[in-house]
Amino acid sequence: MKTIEVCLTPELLRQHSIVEKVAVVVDVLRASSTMITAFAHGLNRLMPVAYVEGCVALQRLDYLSAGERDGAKVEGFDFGNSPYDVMSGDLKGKSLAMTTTNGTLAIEKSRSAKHLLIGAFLNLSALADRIKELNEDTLILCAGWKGQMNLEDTLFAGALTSLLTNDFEIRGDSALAAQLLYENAQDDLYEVISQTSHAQRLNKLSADDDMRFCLKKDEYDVVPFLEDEHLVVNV
Ligand code: 3SL
Repeated sequence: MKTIEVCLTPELLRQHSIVEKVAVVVDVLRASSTMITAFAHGLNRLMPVAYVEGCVALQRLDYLSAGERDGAKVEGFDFGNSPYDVMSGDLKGKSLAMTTTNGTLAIEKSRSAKHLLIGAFLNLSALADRIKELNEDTLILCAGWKGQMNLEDTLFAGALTSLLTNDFEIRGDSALAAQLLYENAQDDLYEVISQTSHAQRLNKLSADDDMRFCLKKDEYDVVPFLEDEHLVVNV
């Protein structure tokens, strides 16, 4: 049986090997949720970029730009890091360069994985199905917050682990802990996540609608994956 592991923050990635694995990068609030929403609204490809300067360079090559620093849209960018922002833009067939504080950095650090997938509550079941199809050892990488773990990504890791327990062997206590936390919180997900440090930060940005949206399960069935330099989806 293949295994499922959870890495609670990119700072702990050195304790896992990902080269032969499926890596699932998750940043529920809000980078991976925004990416999934953009693809569900027709985006063709997305270049995840760790730094603002990288996005600015791609703007010159006709990429649209999205991202945040301190949660706020970067000046001169087309979109912030909000699912509502990207769903109201015309993304059909376009290329997007995106940079966020933790999400795109986590992707950057996982580029050596055999397959890299993007996950959030918005595509939970489609993602679980794709992981089962691939049937490889799988690592869920939580983007966390500036090197620290966060509860929202951990809860998502637990939700995904729960869907995979019949087909995969749980490896390590992080996956077990995430699953137990999720099982405890699943009926009050919004209330639990409202107490998190990132929810407090988003409140200051009046982004409560974003948070509610990002906690919706199975809103979309797209599963972005890395192909060469870009994230893409099967059409
Ligand atoms: O850290 C990130 O990648 C972002 O998702 C943070 S924020 O929700 O846009 O503040």
